[in-house]
Amino acid sequence: MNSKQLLKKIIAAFSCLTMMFCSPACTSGDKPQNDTELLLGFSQIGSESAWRIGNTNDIEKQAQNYGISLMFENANQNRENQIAAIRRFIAYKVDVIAFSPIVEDGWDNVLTEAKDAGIPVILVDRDISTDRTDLTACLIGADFYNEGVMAGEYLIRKADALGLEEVNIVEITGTANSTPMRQRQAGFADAIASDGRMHILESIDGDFIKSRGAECMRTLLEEYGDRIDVVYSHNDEMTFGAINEIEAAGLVPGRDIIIISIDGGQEAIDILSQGKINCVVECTPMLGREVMETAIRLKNGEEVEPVIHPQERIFSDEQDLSNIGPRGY
Ligand code: GZL
Repeated sequence: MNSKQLLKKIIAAFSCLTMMFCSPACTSGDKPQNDTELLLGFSQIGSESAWRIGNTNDIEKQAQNYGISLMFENANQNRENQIAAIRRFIAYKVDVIAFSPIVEDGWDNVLTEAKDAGIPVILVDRDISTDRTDLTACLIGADFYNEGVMAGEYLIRKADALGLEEVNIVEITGTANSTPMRQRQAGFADAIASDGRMHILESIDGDFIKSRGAECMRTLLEEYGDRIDVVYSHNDEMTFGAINEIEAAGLVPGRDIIIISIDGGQEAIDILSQGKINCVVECTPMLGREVMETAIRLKNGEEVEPVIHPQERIFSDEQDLSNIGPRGY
């Protein structure tokens, strides 16, 4: 056994031990059959939201489920930390790299290094912008543009139901230059473009973070006050921050101001049921099974789909909300 093989076995053994002692008992039930020994390097953006934490938990659970050794690194919202993590994965000679790029640009160099090392790369959740089509094997993540369209189409229905003749919207966006921010903004704008009642007063960057969402809402209320009819927020965390500011201003969220959010975690669904949010577009973080299945195919030299979108729904005050099961994030 050469040093490379020995190192991989040591890491694999450590990863398995870590997973065994640091994670809940092995998942019973639908344990998939996997005979492929695999070391997966995963670089996660951070822990900025319930969505992100749910995504991390699912990646770790499914790695254990599939018997895949996982080297997991949390970049704490920093692209340079992700680039450094990917370089460590290359040095350890992992079999497959997977990562969720915090923003779309700046990956060509490190992904070229992964390609030169013969390590396939899976994009999880978010995409990259590059002229190179050979740097990644596939993207597993939501259709963010469609999430924006679903949000816009809901607002048109809501305006019709309320008989609104003019709809003034403020938008609190996710992290600038990230795939979900770009595509949720585009999908929503395209969905309402032909409706003359709709006016976006301002879009402001909340970075997918609750405290920033609150700051954005405070600024928007100071600037536009009761002209605001709708808040379109790119994720639940920022929505929670915005709701606190709306209530502090003496307004009733969900009634005085229509609230549209994206992610669909448990807390957002609970607040939707209370009537303080009017619409939540689902963005599932449960991508772990597809990531593990795809990593195994890549390790075995099989073809994989270039894009895998999970099925996603919309939850709103148009529906009977009593039968929504536990969200798991
Ligand atoms: C969407 C994901 C976004 C979530 C946010 O797939 O990238 O990042 O909507 C998270 O909650 O911060």
